[in-house]
Amino acid sequence: MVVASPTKIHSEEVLAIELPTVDLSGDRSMVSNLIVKACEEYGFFKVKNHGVPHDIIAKMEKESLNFFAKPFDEKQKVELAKPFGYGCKNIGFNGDIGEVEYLLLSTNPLSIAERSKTISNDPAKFSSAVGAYMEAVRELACELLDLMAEGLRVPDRSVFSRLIRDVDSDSLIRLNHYPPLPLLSKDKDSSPCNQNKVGFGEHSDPQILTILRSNDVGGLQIFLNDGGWVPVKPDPATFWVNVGDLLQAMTNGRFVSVRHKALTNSYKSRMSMAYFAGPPPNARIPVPPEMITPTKPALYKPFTWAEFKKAAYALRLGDSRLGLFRME
Ligand code: GA4
Repeated sequence: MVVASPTKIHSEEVLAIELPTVDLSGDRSMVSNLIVKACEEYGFFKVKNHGVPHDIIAKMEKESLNFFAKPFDEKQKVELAKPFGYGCKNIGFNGDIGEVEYLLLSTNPLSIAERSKTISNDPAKFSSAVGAYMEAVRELACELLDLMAEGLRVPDRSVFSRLIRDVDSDSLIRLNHYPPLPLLSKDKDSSPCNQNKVGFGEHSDPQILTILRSNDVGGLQIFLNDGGWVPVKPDPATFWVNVGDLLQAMTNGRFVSVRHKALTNSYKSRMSMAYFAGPPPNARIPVPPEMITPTKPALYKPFTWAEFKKAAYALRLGDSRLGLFRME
């Protein structure tokens, strides 16, 4: 496995940084230590040799592309995202807008089967592709969470993964399509950095962990405290992993939930598939005792996922949610 040291490469307008890559086929204890380091420094890393079969990814990608290729009025036959369903430009319920269309699906098999009827002309094929993808990425998420517990020296190795293995786990799949946005003549005069429109605005993910995969079109950027916005080079053979707000809370602030955004491309269409690993609504968010020490007292008040989610949906996309739960 490799965790590249951050090398800053100055190009004309943007700063590129080599982000950590973890090879899951490596030595387990080294892998777990590297994952912890990446989560502490970046809240973000790339996983290769992840074990998710290629055909499962390919089928999911094909079903997503088939859906987004449909005429707009066909896509609108899918119930509008509230939060599950089809959405175009509107994100959440508080006026956030982006140059994106998406499908937001609960990972509950019955809900997928029901919604597939309006999403696909072959609903059984669509639900089976989503079901297989969801199970495979959930396994990957659980494996990563167990490795994190090991690297953090938390004796209860499944303290994090147990939450998403639970039958009532509130996990989601989001399929995002960013259509190409050709430059207008007025944009051509501006600097190259200003030519891309915001597809999905700056935010952190509220859940535990996000497993993200995109096609070979760039657009994702992450925010590093000492490096500003950093573009993430697309790599369809790997998955990107984002630390979410809950994992920041469960590690008492040791891991950072990474702020990220997606920009559109002026000539290519970008498609990303994200799995958000969330706990059951009534689960109290556990902070393992090893995370709290006399020098690192508890940072957050106790809360359930339902309470946190309610707060998240009451705020704007870019707002800080964890701030509401900090100890006085
Ligand atoms: C960000 C991560 C996931 O895409 C998401 C988003 C959700 C939505 O699009 O409905 C939210 C956003 C996300 C965080 C704050 C709230 C809720 C939009 C929004 C303004 C599905 C999620 O769980 O939280």
